[in-house]
Amino acid sequence: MTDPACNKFRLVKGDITRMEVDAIVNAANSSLLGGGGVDGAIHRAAGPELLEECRKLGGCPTGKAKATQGYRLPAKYVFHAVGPVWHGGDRGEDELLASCYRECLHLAKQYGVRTLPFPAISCGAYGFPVERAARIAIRTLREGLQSQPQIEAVYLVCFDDHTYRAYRQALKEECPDA
Ligand code: AR6
Repeated sequence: MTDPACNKFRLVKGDITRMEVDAIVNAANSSLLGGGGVDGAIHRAAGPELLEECRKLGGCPTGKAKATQGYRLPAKYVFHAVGPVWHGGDRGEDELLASCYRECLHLAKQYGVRTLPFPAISCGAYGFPVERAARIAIRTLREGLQSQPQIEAVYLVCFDDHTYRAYRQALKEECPDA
């Protein structure tokens, strides 16, 4: 039988900053003061007020997440998650990555978020192998969604074809009947 959580996944290709949803997830660094990749794109699209609010948060440890407003983004909130830097896999990277996804689900509950897109956290500048990260993301979200009936859709936002193919394969493995 299909796990109802599996029916909430939406695999999409595109730019997370354009999404009209309750909250988007950022792949931030522990300073929370912006950077390149999706973080840079989110700060550019949200405007300088986002950085102002981020300055007040005092950073964020790896594996955790903090929420801000979305300002000029179509999304109401941004959940800034700090993924691990890939060091080969034996420094707790898997667990730290899973923790990012769990933290964002907790924030979703707290903020009454029903639609939540994630980028491929840690899979760019931080070098996490995308096939492995995709399986961790889907497994962790699938588990966490069991206790989150208010979430209607979780978007897995892939910026390029390689990421898209990796997520499509991981979805097939983790949610074979969906
Ligand atoms: N929409 C969706 N996904 C995107 C977008 C976008 N607009 N832009 C890039 N991606 P990365 P990390 C994808 O490097 O590996 C920053 O400097 C990208 O193709 O953004 O967690 C932070 O400040 C990749 O698949 O994040 C940190 O210092 C994924 O998003 C550091 O990079 C994540 O790539 C974090 O590194």
